[in-house]
Amino acid sequence: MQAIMQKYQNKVDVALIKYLTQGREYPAVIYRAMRYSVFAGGKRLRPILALLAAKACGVPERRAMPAACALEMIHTYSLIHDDLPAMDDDDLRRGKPTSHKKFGEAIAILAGDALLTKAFETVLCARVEPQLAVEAASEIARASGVSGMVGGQALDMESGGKRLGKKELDILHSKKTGALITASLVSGAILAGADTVQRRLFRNFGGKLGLAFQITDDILDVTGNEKQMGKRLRKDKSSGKNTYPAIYGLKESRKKAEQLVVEARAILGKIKGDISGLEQVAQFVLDRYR
Ligand code: GRG
Repeated sequence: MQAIMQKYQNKVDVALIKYLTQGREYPAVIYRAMRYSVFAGGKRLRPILALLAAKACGVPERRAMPAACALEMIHTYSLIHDDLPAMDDDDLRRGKPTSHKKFGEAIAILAGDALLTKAFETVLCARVEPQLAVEAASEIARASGVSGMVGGQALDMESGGKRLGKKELDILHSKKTGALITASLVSGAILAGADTVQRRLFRNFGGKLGLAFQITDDILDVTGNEKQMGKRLRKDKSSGKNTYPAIYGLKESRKKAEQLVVEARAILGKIKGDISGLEQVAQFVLDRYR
């Protein structure tokens, strides 16, 4: 799995550097800040899912590259903003000082904004049928905006210190984390020309995988290693966050993640095409240590 991830990470990084470099960069600091966070060492999970979805649809993975890169830009913007003093106030991300620690708050906010808008420029300028580019962009917009990630983040902030029920916890995380993971698969499939049935299968698979990913993230906040994770851990409990271990306990959380991956794989089995890479990613989500 390590080797497969590395291969895809390299492909994605080559494309990202092209999208995020311009001949005459003015003012240079904003370009530097955008690249600083994007190339700080993320796993590239969302782009890899987009590329593997295209592969499962039987087209060359590179067709999904504009969506893949857009998703990493949006994910990175969300991390930059999440780390700001007004949100989680973190000083370490992906093993490096956070954007606002390095560039100051104003530039960090602007770098996030610039990545978000660059993401849509990237998808909408994809060299595919214009209708597909528009559909992929709409999918990504819904997942990152108020009905997805931003809405989930607002719910998370609002519910800090209160105990959520199990159903509410799933809703929060389906929005905050699951929506973008689902959009990675669906937008990759859209650019690959997937029909409605295939898109629905990727959506259902992504919903399960996204929740499983968040559960392992919450578990790693308790059991993980700060150096490997590249961020400060064990903050969830002290900040009164609604996490899976807080509500289910560690053992039940692990069981829930495993069950979700079993269900995700069952959905994957219905997709006609090369799903081997996606199966491995599903296993990685359970086994990861970072
Ligand atoms: C600020 C609009 C806005 C949203 C913030 C995504 C998010 C919402 C906050 C980041 C903090 C967090 C714990 C989010 C849950 C999603 C998650 C597990 C992010 C980390 O994703 P990885 O592990 O990170 O894929 P890398 O660095 O590998 O890309």
